[in-house]
This record gives sequence, structure tokens and C-alpha cells, in this order.
Amino acid sequence: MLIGKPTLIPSSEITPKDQYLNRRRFLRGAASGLAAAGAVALGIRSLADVFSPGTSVFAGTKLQTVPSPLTTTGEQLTSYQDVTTFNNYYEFGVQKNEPAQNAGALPTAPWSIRVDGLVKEPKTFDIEALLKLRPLEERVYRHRCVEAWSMVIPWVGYSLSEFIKQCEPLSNARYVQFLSYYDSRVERWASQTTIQWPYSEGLRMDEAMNPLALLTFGLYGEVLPNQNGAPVRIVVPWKYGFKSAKSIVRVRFVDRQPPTTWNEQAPNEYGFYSNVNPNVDHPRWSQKVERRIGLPFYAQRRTTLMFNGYGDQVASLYDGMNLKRDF
Ligand SMILES: Nc1nc2c(c(=O)[nH]1)N[C@H]1C(S)=C(S)[C@@H](COP(=O)(O)O)O[C@H]1N2
Ligand SMILES: [Mo]
Repeated sequence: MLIGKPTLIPSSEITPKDQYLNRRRFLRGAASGLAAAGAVALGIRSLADVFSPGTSVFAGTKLQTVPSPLTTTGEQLTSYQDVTTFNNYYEFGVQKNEPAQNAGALPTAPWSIRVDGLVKEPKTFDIEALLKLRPLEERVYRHRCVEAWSMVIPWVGYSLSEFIKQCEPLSNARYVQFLSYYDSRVERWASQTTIQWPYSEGLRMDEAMNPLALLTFGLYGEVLPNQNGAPVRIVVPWKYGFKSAKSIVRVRFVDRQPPTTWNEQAPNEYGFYSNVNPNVDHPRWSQKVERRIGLPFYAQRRTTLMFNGYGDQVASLYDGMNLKRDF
């Protein structure tokens, strides 16, 4: 069983494959691979079952976008093929190619986000209303996974802050928590892991209000493919990819740091902040360099940048903090 493209794995400075595969030590038992194969054989529902008729919000639908001053320019985009077939979405399998094969089972229509906790009043936003809330921007962002690979992706969405304003959080809300869709009957692969589902992530309120944090509906000008977190996800480009929860169904405003999936699994390896930081190595591998997915092997190596290169926009959020302790 191979993950991604073994021929693309370069020098020893870059996370050795067996080390990042170790993240899969959260798997339950050795039979899980077989269980996954069986689940595939037992059947993904047909597209007709998955997308109810009459909806316009399905993967591949074109989205009207406007350019954004917050876009990152000058770097070659990662191909649509790589962005949509090399994924982390453990609810649909732990191997990089599995989400593309299995996430067709995600029922993306109808879809809504429930907002509760420290808000003026709880609300529910339908995906159609969310898509119309603000003009959709195309924003190219670097995307850095904690596993030391990266991509450059043209996302479609608008600043998360625009949505948060509509949620009317109370002044004592200090954090915002994002919860992903979870149904054990749909996401049968999730039970291969010891993770407590649903997937949970969170940001401090000032981080969430930073204009770079993107409420994301699409990529490459189209509605998100399911494996990339359809129909709505978060993208936080200065943080490791796991902060960017996919397929969000619930947003909670809270006064204390919420429990987050990878931090709960291994707090010594995955901090709450998870800012991309070449000066703080993961206990099992270096974070100083990364490999850019999809390039010829000799061209993949990149020096990892502090805050993934977004320091001008976000460094001030962490003034006075010790980023080695609060990693
Ligand atoms: N619900 C959910 N969200 C998730 C994950 C996941 O397993 N489940 N994986 C995270 C990780 S580790 C990364 S790197 C990004 C990957 O996003 P992409 O597949 O669109 O590149 O999604 C993040 N969001
Ligand atoms: Mo990741």
C-alpha cells in the first residue's frame, strides 16, 4: 500500500515516508486495511442518490469569482488532479488516495451550518444563503500540511470574518469551534481510527477575524469536490492544514479553548495554535523544509517559511507569545 507518489519523495531532510505514515498509528488494529477494502466493495451510493435533484450546489458547479488582493502570486499552482486526489480526510480513509475514491458518499445537499454557543441567538445558515452572502473571491494560497508537504491552491470563498459578523457572537466569545459532518454509516472508514469524531478545530477569535482566514466553497473556480471538504470548509493559510476543518456543519462560539482533533490525539505533537513554524520541529521530523507536491523530484524542495509566508498579515496576532511553547 503506497501513499501518494512514492517516486516524489526526495532527500532525507524531508519527512521520511515511514515517519509521516506513523501518524496512522492511531489506526485500530491490523485488519483495518481489509475492512476499508471491504467497505469500498460494499458500495458507494450512486451520484443520483448523493445529489438530490434540483440543487445547484454540487461538486464541479462553476462559481462566479472576483480577484482578491489577498491572493498569493508568483508560484506555480498545484494541478487540479493533485489537489483533488492527494488528500487528508480521515473520515473517508487514511491513505491519500482514499478520500477521492470514497467521499462520493458524503450527502452534500441539502446542507446548512448550525451556529450556537455565545451568540445573540442560535441560527442556521443554508449553503445557498452562505454562497450569496458576499462576492466569492479567488484566493491562491500556499497550503502546508504538518506532514511536510505543500501545495498552491486557488480557493474560492470570502473572509470567515464576514460570516462571523452574521453570527453575532457575544463579547465574551473568545474562541470559535468548527465541527465537521460526521455520520458513522456514511463515513465507515472513520472507525479505523481512534479519533473521537466529529472532527473538531478551533481558532482564537482574533485569528478567525483576520481577513486571510477563508470560508471556502470551491477551488479552481468550481464547487469543492467532496474530498476537499464540500460544500463548505475553513482554510487558514498560515497554519498547518489540519486546522482547516472540512465539510462544516456546526460553528460554536465559546469562552475557552475548544478541544481540537489532533491536539487531543497527541498534544505534544500537534499544538492548538499550529502556526507553520520552521523553528519548531515536530517531535518525529523536521519542519524546516517541505516538498511541493506535483513537481519533478529535483524541484520539490522548499524552505518552509514562518507563518507559511503570511507573517506580514498575521505575526502581530502573536505579539508577546512564546511560539515554541504555544506551538
Ligand atoms: N473533517 C476533516 N477535516 C480535515 C481533515 C480530516 O481528516 N477531516 N484533515 C486535515 C488535514 S491534515 C489537511 S492537510 C487538510 C487537507 O485538505 P485538502 O485535502 O483539501 O488538501 O484538511 C484538514 N481538514
Ligand atoms: Mo495535514
